[in-house]
Amino acid sequence: MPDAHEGKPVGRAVFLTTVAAGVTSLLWGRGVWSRVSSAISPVESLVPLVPTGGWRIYTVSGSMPRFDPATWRLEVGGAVGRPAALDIHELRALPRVDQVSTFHCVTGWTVKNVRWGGVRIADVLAHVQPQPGATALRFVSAEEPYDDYLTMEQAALPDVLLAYEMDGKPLPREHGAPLRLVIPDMYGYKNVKWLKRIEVVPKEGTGYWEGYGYDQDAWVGHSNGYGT
Ligand SMILES: Nc1nc2c(c(=O)[nH]1)N[C@H]1C(S)=C(S)[C@@H](COP(=O)(O)O)O[C@H]1N2
Ligand SMILES: [Mo]
Repeated sequence: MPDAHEGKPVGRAVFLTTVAAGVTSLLWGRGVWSRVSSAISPVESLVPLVPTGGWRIYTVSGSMPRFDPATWRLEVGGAVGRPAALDIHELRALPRVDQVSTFHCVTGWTVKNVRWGGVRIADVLAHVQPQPGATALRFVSAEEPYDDYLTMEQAALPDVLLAYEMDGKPLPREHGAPLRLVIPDMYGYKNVKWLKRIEVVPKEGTGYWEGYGYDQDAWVGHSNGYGT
């Protein structure tokens, strides 16, 4: 847990109360919007004083995985001929892509012109021999139980990448270090942070926020939510 509240028993107590309230209202909430906003708001309350450049930092567990370059691996498995585990150096040795794109959260906030650096999913999958007939990918976060899915076609869109850099610097911890999924044509909830595993699967399952009623296909402007 970062910054302002660290070492302050009062702040910690307030946070826990807020989480308890959020979790309780998950049960009361009538619509998906009230459930989602009450689940997210405790996280926003964690980072009130940090300048975020328009970002809001989200977690579903209230804690952020810590990146250790010595032990971190991106596991790639599931319906593949040859599972792999890439360390950060192997990942960075893959062909690098750079792009500038706009990031939209389904709750309505947007960050324009984010500069991402990373690798294409296809270049990672080339290592593992996906079985023919597997139609989707599951992206698993080290922040349990967060995950989400893309179809193979969606994952192959030209502006989809696995990002290890943001705005010219290594991806910061709060944004998912060392690796996050970036799919600018879909809302933020598809952009899984703290990525630790990619599974090739026969078909899409239910991702974390889809379990609370959000659309499987999170196209910006063409799926449920408040964003534009
Ligand atoms: N592991 C994990 N990834 C996540 C989330 C999360 O809570 N946990 N929130 C998602 C949502 S809803 C959004 S809008 C973006 C927010 O990205 P940021 O925290 O870098 O601002 O992360 C997405 N990826
Ligand atoms: Mo979001």
